[in-house]
Amino acid sequence: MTHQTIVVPDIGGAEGAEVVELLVAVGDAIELEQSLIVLESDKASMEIPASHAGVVVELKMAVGDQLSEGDAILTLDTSATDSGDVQASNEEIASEKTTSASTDVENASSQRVEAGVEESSPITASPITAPEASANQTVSEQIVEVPDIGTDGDVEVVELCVSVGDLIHEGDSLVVLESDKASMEVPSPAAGEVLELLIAEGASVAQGVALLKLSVKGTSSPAPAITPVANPDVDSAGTAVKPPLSLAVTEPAPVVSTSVTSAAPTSLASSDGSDLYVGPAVRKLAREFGVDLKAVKGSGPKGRIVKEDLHTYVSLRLADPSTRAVSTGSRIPEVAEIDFSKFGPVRHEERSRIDKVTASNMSKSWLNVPHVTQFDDADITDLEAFRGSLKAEAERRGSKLSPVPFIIKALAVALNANPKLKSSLAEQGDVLVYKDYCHIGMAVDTPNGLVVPVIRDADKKSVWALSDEIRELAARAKDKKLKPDEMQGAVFTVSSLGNIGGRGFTPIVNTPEVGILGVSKASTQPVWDGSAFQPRIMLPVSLSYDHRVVNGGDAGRFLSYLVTLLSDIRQLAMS
Ligand code: CAO
Repeated sequence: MTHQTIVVPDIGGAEGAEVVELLVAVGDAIELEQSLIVLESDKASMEIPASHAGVVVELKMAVGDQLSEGDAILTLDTSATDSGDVQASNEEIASEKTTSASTDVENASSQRVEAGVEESSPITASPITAPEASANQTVSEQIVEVPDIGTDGDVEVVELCVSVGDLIHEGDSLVVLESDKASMEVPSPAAGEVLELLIAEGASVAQGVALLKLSVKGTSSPAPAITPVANPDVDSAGTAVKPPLSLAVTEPAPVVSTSVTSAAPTSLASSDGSDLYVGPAVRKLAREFGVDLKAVKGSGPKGRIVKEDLHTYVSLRLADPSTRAVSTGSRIPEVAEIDFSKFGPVRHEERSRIDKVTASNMSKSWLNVPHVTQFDDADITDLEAFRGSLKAEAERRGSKLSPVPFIIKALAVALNANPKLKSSLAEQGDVLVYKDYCHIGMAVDTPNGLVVPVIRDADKKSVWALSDEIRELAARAKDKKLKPDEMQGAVFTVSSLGNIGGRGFTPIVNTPEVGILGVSKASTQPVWDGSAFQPRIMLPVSLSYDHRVVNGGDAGRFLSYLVTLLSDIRQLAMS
């Protein structure tokens, strides 16, 4: 068994960087260059890659520990792995690394390039002073460009971290770029306000492409305030220094010694404008899962979102039946069931089939149809007087006239005059189906639940005929004698609660219809006639409609016309 202790590599001189995340556990078989831990200094977070492949036999630190270069991270059993070639080449590099520290760094850099891993070059965004900015201005405009990203090819803009108008600090992430090997957060070279975004998500960009325009305040000479911090690989003493910002290398750079890795610089764990505290590897994973990180609760130090948080979040979402349709965006949380017997005696009763079907239809309509409801009152004083005058005639006919057949007659006329109110959507909403018939559904309250028989060709029937049909359909509905085809084909529904009571309500559209009229209880109200209050019988009506089809103007015209017809039933004779 060969044990190898992995220690903290040169992390740019940072002392006491905190372990904020463990990415492996005892027993894990890890690959060469797999990220082991995330360290965070006051300036950057860094994922430390494995210098060897092997099996983790012991962790030598814990989350929260403060580590510096040379501190032990973990012990690996490397005997079971077959990474000799890679190790040999690393050891070769290490043996070449005996001359000077600056040579080490040069070797490390060249090895990264040879290994096809993107160079951990500094990626401080490059600002260009706009030509119009004068050296004495206290506010200047800067174009921030894609910096040197260590690759010649284009990379994709996978995330815009700021919006126009955002006030940002120096170092805040502006965009996330992603190549096939790495993701990179480009931090702002200066504090200021985002004036204009010059690229969009999904764009392919290369070094020098303009990302955004920034307004930078408080400098009499713009350049010094926003010139990128110099980011040499070595300082004047020849020691490797940490880049001022970072490259989120998902495939870490190869090691340069058997015991000391060259820390692959990672992106700053930065705020993205919504106080997210999350490293680039987790961001990338979240993008792959399609998870909005704002919904994930971080369990790491200072609320950092770690990989486990993402896994937990995804597992919970998958296990939750109400949220399975994540990709469709229809995330309707379920109402939790409660054991009411905790509070007192209860009894359970199976709901009728009609009740269950109605519940399902109502939910579908409520969730799919953007509802709007408009209210009005019809002055039915004259209608009621007329209806009263027909009482004897009704008795003679063996009938009984309620306001409902008048309402349905007026409704049929108003619908024919406003055909959109009796249309339906088709072909995913791209087409409107106009109907040249006028079958009206009528909600009937029965002991078994709500049913909606349909009065066919209501526009062609007299008030007497409508009255008889309403009474006959309502009676058969209550006796469960309606046939299925008698409850189909309506273009519009009326729901009259006038015999029950209420001042108004918002009925739910009976899809695929696009409108429904609610009728409430008529009552005598004082109505101002211009010189005095007059007692008038006012009928409250409410029109709910599918706002995808019917706009306020359509609905207003329709309802006004209906109210006019009911207020002056002589007009019914003219239509
Ligand atoms: N204002 C005041 N009184 C009204 C009225 C109104 N808008 N509408 C009806 N009335 C009166 C009638 O005139 C009748 O009184 P009289 O006997 O003194 O004349 C009384 O109410 C009873 O009428 P009715 O119920 O016999 O007949 P109707 O024509 O008014 O209604 C029907 C028929 C089928 C619509 C009704 O029985 C019914 O089931 N309504 C409930 C519909 C419903 O549940 N809608 C809710 C759906 S959403 O949950």
